[in-house]
This record gives sequence, C-alpha cells and structure tokens, in this order.
Amino acid sequence: MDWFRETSPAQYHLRGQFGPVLDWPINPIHVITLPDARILSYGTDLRGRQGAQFHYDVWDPKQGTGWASHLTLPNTVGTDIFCSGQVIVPADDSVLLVGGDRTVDGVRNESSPDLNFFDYKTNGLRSAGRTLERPRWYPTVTTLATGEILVTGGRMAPDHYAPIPELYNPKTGWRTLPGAESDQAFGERNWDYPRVWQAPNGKLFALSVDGSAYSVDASGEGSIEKLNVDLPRGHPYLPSVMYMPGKIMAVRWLGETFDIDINGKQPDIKTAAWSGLVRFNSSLTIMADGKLLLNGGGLLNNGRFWYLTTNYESKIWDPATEKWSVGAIAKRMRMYHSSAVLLTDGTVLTGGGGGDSTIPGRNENLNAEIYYPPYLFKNDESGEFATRPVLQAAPTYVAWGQSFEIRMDTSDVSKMNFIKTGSATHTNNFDQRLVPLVYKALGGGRFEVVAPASGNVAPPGYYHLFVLNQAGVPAVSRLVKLGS
Ligand SMILES: [Cu+2]
Repeated sequence: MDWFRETSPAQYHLRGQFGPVLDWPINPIHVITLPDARILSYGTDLRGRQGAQFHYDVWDPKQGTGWASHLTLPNTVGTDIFCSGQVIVPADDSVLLVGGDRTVDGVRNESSPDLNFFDYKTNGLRSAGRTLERPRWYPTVTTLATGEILVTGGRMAPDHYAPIPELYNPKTGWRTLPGAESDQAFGERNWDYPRVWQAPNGKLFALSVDGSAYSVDASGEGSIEKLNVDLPRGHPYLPSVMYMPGKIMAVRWLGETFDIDINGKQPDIKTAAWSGLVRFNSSLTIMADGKLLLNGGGLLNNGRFWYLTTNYESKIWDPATEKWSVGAIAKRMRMYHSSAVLLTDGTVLTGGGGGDSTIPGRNENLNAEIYYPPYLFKNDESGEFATRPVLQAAPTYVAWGQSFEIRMDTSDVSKMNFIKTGSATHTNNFDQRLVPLVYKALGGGRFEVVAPASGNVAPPGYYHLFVLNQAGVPAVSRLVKLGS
C-alpha cells in the first residue's frame, strides 16, 4: 500500500528517487563511513530493539544490498554502544567509540564511561584500555585541525550532565578541558549531542539549542568565550550542517532556517528560506553537488502520534539559490534514531528510526532506503539514469595545500568537491563538511587540483572526491585522505 508514496519518474531529475526498502540486520541508529568506503552501523539487537552490546554490522556497498553484502558481528567488548559517539581517528584510521548506554539494576539509559576502538582492517572492536573521566550518553565527537578528537556533552546519569569537554590526542592520550566548562554549551542546557565544528579561525564553534553560540579554544586546559549570537531556539533533534567552509545551515523551531557565516570575527546570521515544516529527528546530508538533502522526521519530537505527523517527503536546499525544493517520497518513516550518510556513488543511505522502548508508536526499522539524488538522472522526464563521468585515477593521500593530479575519462568537468565522510546519529553528522576544490585542466582528461589549505578549513581524515560534469552528474567518488 505504498502507491501514494511514489515519486513520478517524470520528476526524478527534479526530486530524485528512493530505491526499494532494504532489509538491514540491525536498526542503523549509528552509521559511519569507513576508510575503505564500507559502512559500520549499530544501535540495536537483531530484532531492532534498543541495545548494541551484542551486535554491529559492516555493510560493503560494492557487494550490493543483499544479505551477502553484510557482515554482522558479535560485540566482543561488552559495551552497549547505543547512543554513543563515533568518529574516525585520522592518526591510525580506527573508529573511536565514546561512551554509550549502561543498564543498572535492570534500568536502561544510565551512562557508560567506556572507550572502544573499531578497526576496519580486522572488523573487530577492542577496548581503549581506559575509560572517560565522566560517563557519557549522547556525546558529540569532533575532529580538530590537529587530528585530536574533542568530546563534548553527554549525560552522566539522569539529571547529571558532563559540562567539561575531554580531548583525545593519539600521541599523548586523554586530558580534560576544565577551562572550557559550560552548562550552556555542553552541560545541563545543551548536553544532548552538542553542535560543534572546527572553525576556519582555528577555534571551535559551538551552537547551543537555546540560540547562544561559543568560541572554544581546545589547547591546554581549554577556554570558552560567548559570541554575539542570538538565534531562535533550536532543538537537539533539528539538524545543522557546515555546507561550505565556515558556513552553517541551521534548521530551528517551526522549520525556520538560518545561514550562519563564522568566517568573520563575530558570526553573521541571515534568515534563510523556510524549510516548509517542522521536522524533528530529520537528517540533513551534503550531497555530491553541494546541495543538502533533508529527509525523514516529523512534526512532533520522538515520533509522537507518528501516524499523523510523519514527513515522508524529503526536501532539497540549494546553497546557490538559497531555496528549498521538494524531494522524493520515502516509504518508511525515519524518526527518532534514524540516520543518513552519503555514499561514494553519490546516493544517500537513509535508515533506522525507532529502537527505543520509551517512544510512543515506536517502530523497529530493520531497514534502509537509498536515495538517488536528481543529479543521477537525465535532465528530462524519462526517469532514466544519466551517463556518469568516471574518475579513473586519484591519489589516496594528499597534504594540505598540495597540488595533485587526477585523471577523468572526459575533459567535461564543471566542479570538484571534497566532502568529508559522514558519521551520523540522532540528527547529527559529526564529521560531514564540504570544501570546494580549485583545479585547472591539463588536457586529455587530466586535471591539477589544489588540496584545501589547512586543517582549520578541512580537518584531517577521509574525503569523498566528487567530480561533476557540465550536466551536473558526479563521477563515483574516490576516498582521499587529507593531512599534514
Ligand atoms: Cu538515542
């Protein structure tokens, strides 16, 4: 009975299209792109119920979407990594898993202090051999220009929060940042996956749900300074994304959106176009061409009265026109605990939602849907896929500011983007950001490309290199590691 949720093929080139509903071994509450472009996901047991202490999944898109493309593995460390934070450590390519859930006397939603690593080469989990200073449930993890990982927010126990950030330096280990303690930025007032970005000025930019914003210095013991910002209220489950260097699209209450420019001394805030509807628990994903996909969510938080309030229709934001347009219609609700991440072929994996027994009208979404953006279709009403250019050769590693050469099967190129590989959960994507690339044609499909200038603009780690032709069709990306 999904006929009313179909997008017409005549509109695929404008709205894109969701593929069939794919079975997923667990409910993909957390998803992260690995250095080899596979996707690690976790969050629930094999029946889609809260708890990730037993299993996690590694999906290899190269193997298709059937069961054989999944490696569902036992969690050997014993930590319930449900509602943790996850990000790749650039120094050794491991995935750092921060905190999670703990059951005390049969009661869930206590917090875990555990630190674990996932190794994509062995597909195994291991303990970091130490714990956090403070247990954290719902922490944010941010890759800094230095390659360090900043951990902010999270709940320590019901009604106890963690306002002091902790920082992981792969060489020297862990330390706390007591100078950056803030209830408004990371604690009681904003503990739930705080929004934090590496800023172009070398500091960090933190945006609170109450509409205030902060500049954080993560060196030494840390320090924090309140900025001159007064935005309308946001919500932990309304998305914000850095869609260009130092430029953030923030979706706030009532579906209002704001374009925040942090390239100057004080943030410059412009009201942007209304996104159309309030969408709690939606995801906002940077696509290969730099447009943003807003998918899932609903009028009320946590999927309350989901049968009345769910948004199946996606929206697309174009930074060039600063307008929202209507996207394709999904077949499944993607509410609380849903996720989305960009794949190398330019599609977006959308999945999950549910997996929490406290949600009214809960749904156990052991499934995902792949979104095919408009740029993959011929620019007519045929609904057919466009012919894609091919990125034939690119380096696997480049340094900041370095010129490097790539080879295409065509000289027809209009745009190149670096998009940092995603790490998503709970409406947040900790790592995604876009940096446009400067390039010049060398002839014969060869191009000289200049890597982003610094870690402040482009923190170290893995980036999709997307090359688009004049028709706006992207080649399948290569993952390029950027660093010093
Ligand atoms: Cu959660």
